[in-house]
Formats: sequence, structure tokens, C-alpha cells
Amino acid sequence: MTDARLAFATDLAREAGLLAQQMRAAPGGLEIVPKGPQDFVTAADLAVEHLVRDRIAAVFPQDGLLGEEGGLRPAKPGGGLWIVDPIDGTTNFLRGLADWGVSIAFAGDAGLSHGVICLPDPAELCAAGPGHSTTLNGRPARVSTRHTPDQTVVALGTSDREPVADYTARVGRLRQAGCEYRRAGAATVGLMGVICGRTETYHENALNIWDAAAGIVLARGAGGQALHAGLDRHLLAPCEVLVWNGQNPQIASLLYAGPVPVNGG
Ligand code: LIP
Repeated sequence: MTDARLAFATDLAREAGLLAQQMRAAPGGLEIVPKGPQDFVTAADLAVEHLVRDRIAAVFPQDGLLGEEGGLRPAKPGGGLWIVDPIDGTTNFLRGLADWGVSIAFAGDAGLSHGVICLPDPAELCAAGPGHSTTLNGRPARVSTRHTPDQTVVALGTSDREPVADYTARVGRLRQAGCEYRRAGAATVGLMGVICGRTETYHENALNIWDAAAGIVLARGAGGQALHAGLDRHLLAPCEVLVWNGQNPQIASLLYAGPVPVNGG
């Protein structure tokens, strides 16, 4: 049986991605406002988050919403929380690069339960919810089974929220171990690689919850594992995130500062 929130979020992510593409393609280009070094918000970010907020308020008025651009609208009694990044990878998006996505997650009393990531330029959408394992464009998605360093590709993220030396040290440890690495500049893109079995691990220090929440649900629904500080703490501040196929704890330990369970997490 289709889960109402999952079907709703899937359609909403597609609509949001199309709106962003249409705004980017419109004559006259996009209004762009710097938020900080290498950090921007565009009129499309704001319009997409506005669309998502309106749609959710209309269909699930009791639910709250935490969005990257508009902050927190608290839930009413009995409601859950939607966690939304309207355009993840804004710097890529505004330059016309394909590595960007729409991330929509939902958390109820039992924690994170629904996740949808839409990557509009490659026309890929992953979705997962209660009783619904992760799908990619409607077909089952599974993490990879690769586990040796010489066959491991790790997707990395970083930002001004951590010292450059911490990032370059992780890169050095991966290369010395024989792993390869990639960096897309959008957490959703890095997470999607793990979810769909194209890479083995995604790691980022100090990642915001709206970048990570849907990917955590989707990775778990694809047979993977996710390590982070837990939703309550992650809602308050950026946290370290490791999403992986659960195969090789030694590789995960090259990246993640916290404990890495031997059985994957
Ligand atoms: C981005 C993330 C990326 C992170 C950047 C930024 P945004 O999201 O996807 O992984 O390293 O600092 O947070 O800001 O483009 O939505």
C-alpha cells in the first residue's frame, strides 16, 4: 500500500526540481545573493522552498518544517517535522552544473522515516518510507558490496565549517589506503552515489541536517548504514555524517571521528 507522505513527497520533489530548472533557464537569469564565501542563495532556492512550504501546509497542516532558507515552522500537537533543502548544491546549480538536488525528509515520533532526493538534471529520483525500501526512478536501489580499498570510491564533502587541514588529512588517509575519492559539492549527489551502489561511502564533517536527512533514510532503505549524532542533536547544529555500504569498518574509520560498529552501524 502506498504511504501517503511518501507519494506526496515524491511528487513534490519532482515539481520542485522542475521549478528550479525553469527558473534557471528563464531569460534574464537568476537573482543571486551571496551568503558567505562560496555560499549563495538564488531566487530559485527561495521560490522552491516557498512552494514546498505551501504544499506541505495545505496537505499536512499539523506538521512542522525546517528548511535551509526559511528556518523552522514548529509542528502543531500530533504533527511531525519535514526537513527540506530546496536546492542542495546551489553553487553548482547557479553555474549550470548538473550536481545539485532537492532533498525532502520527514521525521515522526520514531525519528527519520521518509526520504526523497531528486536530481533533476540527470532526471533521477530516490524515495523510501515505512514499508517501502529505496527505489531509484521506481526500481529497487541497493548499496554496493565492494569492500576492499582498491575497489572503494569514497564521496567527500567539506565546507568552511571545518579546517582545510582536516579535509586534506582525510584525503591523504584514503589515498594511502588505496581508496579513490570524489567530491561533487552537493551532499545529495554524494549520498545518491552510495544509495545507488555507484560509490561505497559518503562522508562530511559539519553537514547540516537538511543536506543529510533524506539521504540517511534512503541509504538505510537501500541496505546501507548511516552514522551521525542523532536527529535531536543534528537539528540543532551541523554534524559529522558517514553514510556507507557497511562493508569495511577499517575504511569507515579512516573518515569518521566517532565509533564505527564492526557490523556496519
Ligand atoms: C552544500 C552541501 C555540501 C556542503 C556545502 C553546502 P547547499 O549545500 O551540499 O555538501 O559541503 O557546504 O552546505 O548550501 O548548496 O544547499
